[in-house]
Amino acid sequence: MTAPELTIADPDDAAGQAVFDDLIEADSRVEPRDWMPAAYRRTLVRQISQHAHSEIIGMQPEGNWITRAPSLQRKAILMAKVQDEAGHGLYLYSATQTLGITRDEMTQQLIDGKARYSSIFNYPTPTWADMGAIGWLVDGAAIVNQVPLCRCSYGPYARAMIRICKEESFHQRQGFEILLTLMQGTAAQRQMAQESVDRWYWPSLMMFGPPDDESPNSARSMAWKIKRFSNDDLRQRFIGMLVPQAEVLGITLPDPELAWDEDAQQWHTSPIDWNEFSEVLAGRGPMNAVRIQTRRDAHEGGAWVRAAAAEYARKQALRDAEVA
Ligand code: BYC
Repeated sequence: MTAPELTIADPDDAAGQAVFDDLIEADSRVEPRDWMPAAYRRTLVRQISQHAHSEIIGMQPEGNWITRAPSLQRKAILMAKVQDEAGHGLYLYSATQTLGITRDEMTQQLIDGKARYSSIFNYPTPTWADMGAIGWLVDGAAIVNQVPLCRCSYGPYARAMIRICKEESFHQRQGFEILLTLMQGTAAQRQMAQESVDRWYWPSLMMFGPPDDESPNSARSMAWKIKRFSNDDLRQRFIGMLVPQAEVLGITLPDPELAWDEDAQQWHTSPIDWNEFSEVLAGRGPMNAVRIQTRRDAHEGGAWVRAAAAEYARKQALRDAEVA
C-alpha cells in the first residue's frame, strides 16, 4: 500500500512555521497538507500509531472470552465491542497514514515487536469478571484520556476521536453493567468481581503514563495542543470518576490509602509501582510475548485475504479501464 501523496515540510520554512504557530495559538486544526514542524509530525505518528496498535492488540484479551460468554446476549454484546475496537484501530491507522507512513510499515513495526501499545493489554483475562473490569476500568480510563483528544490540534486525529469516544462510552457502561450484575449475584460472583478489580485497578492507573516529572513528551505535546492535560491530571480525574461508581457497585478499590486530600485538592493514593510499568514497557509483562505472537500469526494467516483483495482490485481496475 502506498502512502498518500504529501508535501513533506521544509523544516526551515519560517513562513510555514508562523502559519502553524498561529493555527495552534488560535486553537484551529492542522490538516495533512499544512506545513508542520518535523517533530510535530513525528510525535503524532508515534502517538496515533501507538493508539491504533493498542486498539488492535486490545481485541485479544476480550476476544479470549467471546466463545465463553455466559449467554447469547452477552456474547453478542462482547462481539460488537471487540468489532468496535477493530474499527477504532482502522480509523487511527488511517489518521496516521495522512502523516506519510503506510499501514504496512506500522503493522511491520508492531509484529516485529518494535512498536509500543498500551501497557494494559499485557495482562491476562482468566475470569468472566475481567470483561466487566476491562469495560469499567480500561474503557473508563480510555474515555478520560481520550475525550480531550477530540480537541487535539491535528484534525484527522481529533475527528477520529469523536466517534471513538462515543463508542467507548457504551463500552464503559457495558463493563459497569457486567460488574453490577455479578455484584448482585452469589457470594462467589461478588468475589470474582472484586478479585478482578483488584487485578485491573493499578494497571488501569498506569495507562495514563508515567508521572508528569518523568514524562519526556508531555510538555511539548501540551504546547502543541496534542495533549490537553497532563498524565497526572487525567489520572486524578479518573480516580474521582471511579470512587462514586465503586460505591454504587459495592466494590472496594484496592488502595487502603485512597482518600481525598482537602488541602492539596487531589486524591492521595498509595505509591504506584512504576517498576511494574517499566517491566511491561520493556516487554516483560505477563502477556507481552503472547500478544505479539498472536498478532503475527493473524497477520501471516491473513496473507491470502490481502492477496485475494489485491487481485480483485486489479481485475476490477482492468474491467473499469475496458468500459471507459
Ligand atoms: N503504555 O512522555 P510520555 C483503549 C510510553 S486503547 C505503553 O508520558 P506521551 C482500548 C510513551 O509512549 C488505549 N507505553 O508519553 C482498546 C513514551 O514512550 P515513547 C490507548 C506508554 O505520549 C481496546 C513513554 O512511555 N490509548 O483504550 O506524552 C479495548 C513516556 O511517556 C504508556 C492511547 O493510546 C502506556 N500506558 O503520553 C479497550 C491514548 N504510557 O513513545 C480499551 C493516546 C506512556 O517515547 N495516547 N507510555 O517510546 C496518549 O494519550 C499518550 O500517548 C499517553 C502517553 C498518555 C499514553
